Amino acid sequence: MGSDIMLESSISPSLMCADIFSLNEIIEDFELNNIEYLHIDVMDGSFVPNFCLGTDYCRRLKKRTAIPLDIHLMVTEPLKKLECFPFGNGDIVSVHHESDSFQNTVDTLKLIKSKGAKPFIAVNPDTPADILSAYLDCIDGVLLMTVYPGFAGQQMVPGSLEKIERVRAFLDSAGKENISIEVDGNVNYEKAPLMRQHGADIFVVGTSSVLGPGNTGDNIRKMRNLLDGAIK
Ligand code: S6P
Ligand code: MG
Repeated sequence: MGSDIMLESSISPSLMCADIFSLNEIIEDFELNNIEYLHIDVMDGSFVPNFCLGTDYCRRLKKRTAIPLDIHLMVTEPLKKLECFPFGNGDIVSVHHESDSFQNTVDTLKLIKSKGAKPFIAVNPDTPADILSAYLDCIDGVLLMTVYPGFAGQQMVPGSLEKIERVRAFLDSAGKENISIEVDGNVNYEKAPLMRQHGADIFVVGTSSVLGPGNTGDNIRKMRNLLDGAIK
């Protein structure tokens, strides 16, 4: 399963799942445990039926920690809104294939790249993987939604593991072994190693695992060990 050349695995906790009253301590736990990214779900109540996190939240986080941001834009017409967000070298910014015209989405990805960040194309569970071929030259990663976007605490959509594997095989066959696959939704302790084996390398973790019950530091170490063990 998966590719012969595997990208290192990274963990990106979803901050919409973090208790705002404990945020400072949670970020300390992330720093102590070398968390790679902070996943920020931005929802505008239009592209998805929910509102969540925004520009000031990103700005405050950037002042508080050096951990790169992983901004997941679930908004309509992201090209018009991109300049409101603080991002730069090392950050990930994902825009949805479903959120604008193809040309505007390409322009958005190029603009993200021009600011030194990593452009990712996000795809909903029902969007076929073959749309990716049109984006290969302007992305550093694919954000594969393994739940329908909008809410935390959902169950993984059936067929997601097979889709991860298909996308990894497609990227590799196109000579794009360095394009990441990020998975978002119901990444629990049982599914994360399977997602890893099928070719995912960035794991958005929320209520299902790291930001669920238990001590955050212990949860991170448990997830890290499971991901490391998955490909040995
Ligand atoms: C959902 C959003 C996600 C969630 C994450 C929650 O629209 O994009 O990033 O925050 O999936 O994790 P969990 O473990 O509750 O599914
Ligand atoms: Mg997300």
